[in-house]
Amino acid sequence: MLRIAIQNKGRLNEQSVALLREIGINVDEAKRKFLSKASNFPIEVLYLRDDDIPQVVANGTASLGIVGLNEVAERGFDVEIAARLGFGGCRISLAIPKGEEYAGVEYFRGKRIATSYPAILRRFLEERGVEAELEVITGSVEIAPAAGIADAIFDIVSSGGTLVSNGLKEVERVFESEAVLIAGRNLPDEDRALLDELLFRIESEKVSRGKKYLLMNIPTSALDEAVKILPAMRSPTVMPLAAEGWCSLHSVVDAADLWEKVRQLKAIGAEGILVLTLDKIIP
Ligand code: PRT
Ligand code: ZN
Repeated sequence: MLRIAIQNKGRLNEQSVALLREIGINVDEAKRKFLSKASNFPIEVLYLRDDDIPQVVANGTASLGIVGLNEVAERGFDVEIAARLGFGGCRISLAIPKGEEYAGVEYFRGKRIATSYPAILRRFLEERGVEAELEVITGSVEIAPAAGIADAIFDIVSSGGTLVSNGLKEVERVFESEAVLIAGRNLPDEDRALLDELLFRIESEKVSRGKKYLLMNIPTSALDEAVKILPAMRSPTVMPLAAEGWCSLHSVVDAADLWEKVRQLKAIGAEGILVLTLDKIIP
């Protein structure tokens, strides 16, 4: 039986649960406890604070975990990064009051920097030979400069809105993060095999995300053009239609490119275009 630790509440909880559902693991959220067993896969879900996830995976209490790469890097436990999951994207950056001039990391020499990520910050400063004083605080880091606790901060930034509303500006992007699947270093063979199955499903889920299935009728004479517009996994599927001189073309496109592709396809004579939601692509 595999055990996977995920965040019990907070920013990564919902998407972690959604990912498990997407890869076909049914955990009854309504009956959710500290530990819930999946009904259709030999896995149980352990709900924890994100801070604790790297440690429980490193010490074997859980075989797997879903957590921000930032927590893994900060805590320093020896775990394997089995997959990047493509959500929870953010960065940890140095920020200073917006009126200050900034010419480079030397700025921080002798300054007081408030942060919840001292290990990552210490590594960064050491690599650059800059000595600064770290004020370790666990919440509301962004108010530290205005409160007179520190001269600068080192904190998670996503949209940048929090910095702006606290009169700060981002001057160094130090660490890029996203949610990752972590695994213990010495998993027993049977757990490793289950992990491989999960990784296969996650890969398929990542490939399918944001994709649409497109089908249309197209004059046979425009087929070559259409194939150039629609590079599919190998090439688009073409099927003859009963009507002479026409065929049906099927392909998969990125949702982000959808309307541009549709415009180009209409311009070469495509008709009856259907756009379908795609569930899974099995690579
Ligand atoms: O209770 P628990 O300890 O489990 O949760 P937590 O409060 O420690 O973490 P939580 O739920 O806030 O975040 C979990 C993980 O989400 C983090 O470790 C990151 O990997 C990831 N993540 C992604 C973020 C953000 N985006 C984010 N924007 N974590 C925090 N923030 C905060 C940041 O601290 C700052 O206050 O959002 C603010 C900045 O956001 P912008 O958009 O204004 O720049
Ligand atoms: Zn936390």
